[in-house]
Amino acid sequence: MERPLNRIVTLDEFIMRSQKEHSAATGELTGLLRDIGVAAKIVNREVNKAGLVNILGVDGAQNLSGDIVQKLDIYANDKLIECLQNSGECAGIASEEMQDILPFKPVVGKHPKYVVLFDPLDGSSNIDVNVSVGTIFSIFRRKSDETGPCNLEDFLQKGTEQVAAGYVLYGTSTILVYTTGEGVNGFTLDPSIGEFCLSHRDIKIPDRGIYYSVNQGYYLKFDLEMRRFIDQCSDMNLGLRYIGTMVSDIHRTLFSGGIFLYPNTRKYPNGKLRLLYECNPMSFIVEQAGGKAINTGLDRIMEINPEELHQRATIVAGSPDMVGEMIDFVRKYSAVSSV
Ligand code: P6P
Repeated sequence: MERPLNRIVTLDEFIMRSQKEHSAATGELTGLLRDIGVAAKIVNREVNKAGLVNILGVDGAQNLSGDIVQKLDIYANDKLIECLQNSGECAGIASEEMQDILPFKPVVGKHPKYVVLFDPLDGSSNIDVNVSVGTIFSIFRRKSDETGPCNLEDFLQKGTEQVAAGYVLYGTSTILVYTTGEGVNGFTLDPSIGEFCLSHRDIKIPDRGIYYSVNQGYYLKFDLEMRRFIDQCSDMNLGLRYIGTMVSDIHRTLFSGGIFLYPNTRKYPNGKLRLLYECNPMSFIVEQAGGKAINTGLDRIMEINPEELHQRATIVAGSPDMVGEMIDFVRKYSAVSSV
């Protein structure tokens, strides 16, 4: 019998069906993705009532990005750890909120193959002004022996080695977007049934868009060729849209087209955003949707060899035609200015 087109497909069902299409799949990755879905629902519940239960309020500490840690950051971090520990499918995690990796205690009968990196609450400075925030995750197959604890090498892998990546955007609605390397799909949370339901199948980024997304406030601190490229965006009558939460800015770029940039500045000479749990997973998503993701040195983000857990990167990501034009512009400008 033909399946009705408007039938609800939950995240769990979609993941299980995807697993069945791969004979080699053993269900561990399926379990991992479902654990992340559960954590996202729990975090969503708290994000949506943050202003009501006084979970706001600065915890005082600073995280590794120098952001003042909000209690919701810690809450999201702890919930992700709790959910990922339960199933025994994850050997350990790395988080923006934690200096070092956290190897998990073994679960009887389990030999976990995967490690997960995440930014538990990206854009947390926007929480108490009710602007959208997100969770970003990146999954690698570990390189160390599955019978022992995971180690740092399991996490310091190029973006091209990612097994899966995704994000949750806690916005006007809550959407989970992920890829396992075979396209990008989006699932919107239906609070009435507490399920993420397939809402955006096989997402493709438009070849170009009408927006560019950069913190214009740093314009004078960007390198000259970056400033000239931003001038060109303005000359082309592109609109400027910048939310200040990477997940939100990339999500809009994915759906509407456009180009997102976080170049190097004096304050962040290597860029502000973190390679392993911000740039790599978001680049995997953008590329799988047909876009491009490079750094301001024009290197493909996912080809960068990481040297440390919290290393930063510059990033230019978005519609393929627009990133291509930026590459041509920088090459031409650098050639001229090097004469
Ligand atoms: P700026 C949020 O703090 C974040 O890590 C990303 O989500 C966002 O893209 C960026 O920093 C915003 O940084 O310097 O423009 O405020």
